[in-house]
Amino acid sequence: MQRYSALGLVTQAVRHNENWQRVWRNPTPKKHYDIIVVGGGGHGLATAYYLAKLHGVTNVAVVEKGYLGGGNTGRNTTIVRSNYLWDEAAHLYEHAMKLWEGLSQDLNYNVMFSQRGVLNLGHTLQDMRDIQRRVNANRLNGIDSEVLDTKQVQELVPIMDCSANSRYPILGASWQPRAGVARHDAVAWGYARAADALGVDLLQQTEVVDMIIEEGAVKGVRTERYGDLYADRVGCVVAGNSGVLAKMAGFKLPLESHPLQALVSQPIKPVLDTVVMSNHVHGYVSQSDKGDLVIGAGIDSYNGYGQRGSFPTIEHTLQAIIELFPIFSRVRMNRQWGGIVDTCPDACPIISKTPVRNLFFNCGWGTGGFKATTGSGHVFAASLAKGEMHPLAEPFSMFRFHSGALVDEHGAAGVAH
Ligand code: FAD
Ligand code: PYC
Repeated sequence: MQRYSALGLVTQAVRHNENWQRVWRNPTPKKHYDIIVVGGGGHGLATAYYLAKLHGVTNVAVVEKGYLGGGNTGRNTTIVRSNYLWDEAAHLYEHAMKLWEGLSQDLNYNVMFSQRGVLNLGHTLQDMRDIQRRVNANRLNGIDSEVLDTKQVQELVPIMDCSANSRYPILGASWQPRAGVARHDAVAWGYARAADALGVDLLQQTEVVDMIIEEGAVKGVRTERYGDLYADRVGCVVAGNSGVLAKMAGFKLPLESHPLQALVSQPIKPVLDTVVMSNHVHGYVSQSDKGDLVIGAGIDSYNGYGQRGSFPTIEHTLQAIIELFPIFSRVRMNRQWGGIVDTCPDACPIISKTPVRNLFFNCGWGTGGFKATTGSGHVFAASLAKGEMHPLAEPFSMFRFHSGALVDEHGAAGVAH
């Protein structure tokens, strides 16, 4: 497992701040871009970076209503894994994983990708059957994945209550050793800095309020800050706001927006050097390099746009985490927050053309899109540059909801829906 010194962390924080200042001032926008990317989260910034770097398309603007990385990218619990059940999803997430493995070098920016392994716990016989099936499918796809029994889980996480009489007995787990965590704001800033250096315009505090559409084709976007900005193609990567943008373009997406919450504790000495997830009891936990316990919940069951979430959900999660880790019962919470995730009926993303020509959408990542940031940006950039969907994106067309060819990943979503 990669570890960082205190001095290294301070140096990194100073560099982050310098880079933040550097990208903060908006450039003067051009009137016409080859491609406009709406949404300056990780996926939008990665898309812009790969457009410039791999496809030579530098006349690109990223239009962001708030600040870069201030949406779900800066609100997630940073778990990266690729152990999905179905081939379509497994190929996409493993593509992303391979890019993660070289990302710090590629961006020349330490995104603190730490492959400390992820456990998905099983608490019932059916959980264990599902785990066995998913691990077999992963291995057939060349993805590192193992089934562990209770004793092996206990060896990996000595502080967890793996006793037979615990409230949620642990029968075993799936284990992906190459999985892990990364520093989410560094991912946004790393991509932003690299895209900026290649000539991409990053326009912050610039909300898209309408689409400019003529004769069935998108011509640009309307913003409050800069008026109309024109482009040959527009890619929308706005996560929980995708339904709002689709409405501007005159169509509906099969998405629901839900709050998803997380919290961090006060920093404590190192006690947990892997990631533990339990879909069954609705909670997961890791420990950041700063020492905070990073804890997340299942989605709030109601729809909403409030970036905070409801108390019963987080209370339920903490009850479950404390049952699993009685040692955490005296640790104090430091901060709690929510993000707005856009969930599709099959718990898979939409990376797609739309009924409007030259308008593309990348959304529906729901509770699990941080891990996909690299791969999503990579395939979306190729699709926008060529005007044709990348082969890895094809199964995730929005038109699958007409054909019925869904890719159901509820079981591997890792977070309770
Ligand atoms: P965002 O980062 O949300 O970016 C979209 C951007 O679009 C925002 O910055 C927003 O301001 C902007 N925008 C919206 N409307 C407009 C407009 N009209 N004009 C201009 N800009 C606009 N995934 C994992 O893989 N692992 C995890 O551990 C994990 N944990 C999570 C925990 C929580 C609490 C949450 C909320 C999510 C978690 N996720 C996780 C999911 C993950 O965060 C998201 O799937 C991912 O970050 C989506 O990235 P994005 O770039 O598409 O969206
Ligand atoms: O998809 O692995 C995941 C995840 C973990 C926490 C939230 N999403």
